[in-house]
Amino acid sequence: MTDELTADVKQQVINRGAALVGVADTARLAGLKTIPVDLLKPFSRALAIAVPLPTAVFEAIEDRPTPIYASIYQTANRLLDEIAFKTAMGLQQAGYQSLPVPASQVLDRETWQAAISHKAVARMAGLGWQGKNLLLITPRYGSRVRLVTVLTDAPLTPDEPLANRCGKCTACRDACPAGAIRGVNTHSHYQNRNEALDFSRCVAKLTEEFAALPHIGAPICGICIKACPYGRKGGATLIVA
Ligand code: B12
Ligand code: SF4
Ligand code: SF4
Repeated sequence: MTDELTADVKQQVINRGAALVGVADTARLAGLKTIPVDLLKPFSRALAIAVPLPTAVFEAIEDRPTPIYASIYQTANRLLDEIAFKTAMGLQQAGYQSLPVPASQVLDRETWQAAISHKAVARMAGLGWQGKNLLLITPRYGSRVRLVTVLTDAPLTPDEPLANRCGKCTACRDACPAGAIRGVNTHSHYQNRNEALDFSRCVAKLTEEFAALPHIGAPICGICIKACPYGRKGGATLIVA
């Protein structure tokens, strides 16, 4: 019954336009900072949902975000918010409490924190690992994905986290225009952002420089995403006749 429900919910998420979906047991998220602090209390499961972005968008990025990336970023956020909304409503109609967490809403601009970290949820739901650039890296699409979360009390079968596959690679560190990535690996997740990044350098680059560029208007970058070898082929599977 639980496995059947899980397969059914996952298929609906894919039908709505997502490429990846996994389930995290919220017990694995103990200690994660949320706003409010008791956000997870009513929910035993968290659905992690990912939408990939066109790889050509990143190929066009050299040393700054492009206007097309700025637009695609908004499109992906809208799609994710819609998928999360419909998924939560579907679960609610089936009798389960469910809460869609916005794809890209910052609640505290001092600490740069949202209601919950989608990366932490996705990592515990088996979608990927936390790479040296602090992003969620998926085996198929790398970090060329955007994420959203649906919290629920539906008895879904949880997935298992994936092991880190960064190895000795330093491509993101070498590419970062702010010199922000330290190049330190982690087995599970970093204890704080500064362990992986010189966080203030990244924030300054994005908020003071890139967001002020013409037709950008948001704190985006894309350079450490482009640099990652995972997902460079956009998840394509070669068909050999
Ligand atoms: C605020 C914000 C920013 C801020 C601050 C960035 C930051 N690193 O926190 C700024 C504007 C600088 C920014 C920049 C970027 N962002 Co941003 N950002 C967010 C946002 C809205 C909130 C992040 C947040 O609350 N962070 C709080 C900290 C504490 O959480 P965290 O860094 O995610 O993880 C920490 C802990 O959670 C812990 N952790 C991880 N797993 C676990 C598990 C457990 C059990 C525990 C206890 C802890 C733990 O490890 C980390 C270190 O403390 C999220 C959306 C969301 N709701 O998640 C997008 C998000 C993280 N951003 C995203 C992206 C892509 C970017 C950029 C590449 C910009 C761009 N779009 O081109 C850069 C990347 C910078 C970088 N290398 O990290 C994507 C990441 C997708 C992915 N594949 O990973 C997200 C998820 C948006 C989305 N909907 O997809 N971002
Ligand atoms: S988002 Fe840009 S500035 Fe921040 S770590 Fe990645 S490459 Fe560096
Ligand atoms: S570029 Fe290399 S080190 Fe950076 S996240 Fe990707 S695999 Fe990991």
